[in-house]
Amino acid sequence: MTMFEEYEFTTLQIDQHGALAVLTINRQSALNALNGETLAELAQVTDIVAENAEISALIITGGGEKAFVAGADIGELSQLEGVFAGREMALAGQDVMHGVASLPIPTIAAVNGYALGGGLELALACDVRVAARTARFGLPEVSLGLLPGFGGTQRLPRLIGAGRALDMMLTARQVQADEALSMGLVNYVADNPLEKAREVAELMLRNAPIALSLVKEAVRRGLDTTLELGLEVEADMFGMCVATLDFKEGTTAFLAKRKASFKGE
Ligand code: CO8
Repeated sequence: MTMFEEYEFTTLQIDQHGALAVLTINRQSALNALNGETLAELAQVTDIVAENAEISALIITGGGEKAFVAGADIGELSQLEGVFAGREMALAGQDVMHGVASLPIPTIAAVNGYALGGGLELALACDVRVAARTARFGLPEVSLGLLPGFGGTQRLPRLIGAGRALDMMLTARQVQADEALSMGLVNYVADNPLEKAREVAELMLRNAPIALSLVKEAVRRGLDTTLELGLEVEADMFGMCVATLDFKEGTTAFLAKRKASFKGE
């Protein structure tokens, strides 16, 4: 069964018996640039995904062949005036990215073309990135007199290290898919990134849902704290997994040499 919801600048397709959702940013006339309306829709659709207990993994991609998302809308940015307005807009965009990053299900960016500025920041809010061979990545904000304001200065160095992140942010250069792969910015490069993202999602969906969400939480919380406190978080999450029915099912199935059937309980 496939469900398809079409909004003005986004679409949400749900298949795999309701388990896998594909969110497409669709504002192709501006290379899917995130204007205020598109950002608001992205936030709403993220909420829909968060509230639908059936959806167990999310892929985010861009409509058309040229762009994933070519950044925040530069026309709208150009209207900003003053410290307060700039700060408010950055906080609003960060909120939307945080909504994606804090989803309790695995998320994959299928980067089908340009992922620049806010577009790369959206991809960075996902857990895993799959790039088309033609994809291009960059944080060109300094070329506009700005800095990455939707989480890029924080998430990129956490992912690829400060040196590589600073190189990208200070030069504003575009990175091609093979270089992105070698620096760990993307996990996979594929001819068809959406198809590859579906394959990766299917692998994820074979696993215990509560364990998946706790892995995400342990990694996220661990990155924001010391190793010592992070290890405590890990032990807490491990305890929570052991208390699930899925843990009993996973270990019983292994010992009985059969496939586990997880219920997310
Ligand atoms: N915003 C608005 N419109 C855009 C954007 C954008 N980011 N990117 C492309 N477009 C539009 C173009 O204006 C053009 O419109 P039109 O046909 O009406 O002239 C259409 O999309 C097609 O684009 P091009 O003709 O430029 O296509 P090319 O193939 O020649 O070039 C590029 C493709 C290289 C992707 C080029 O379009 C480009 O450089 N785009 C801008 C990329 C960029 O700088 N992105 C970063 C924006 S800044 C940002 O994201 C900040 C995020 C944090 C904000 C914090 C809040 C304060």
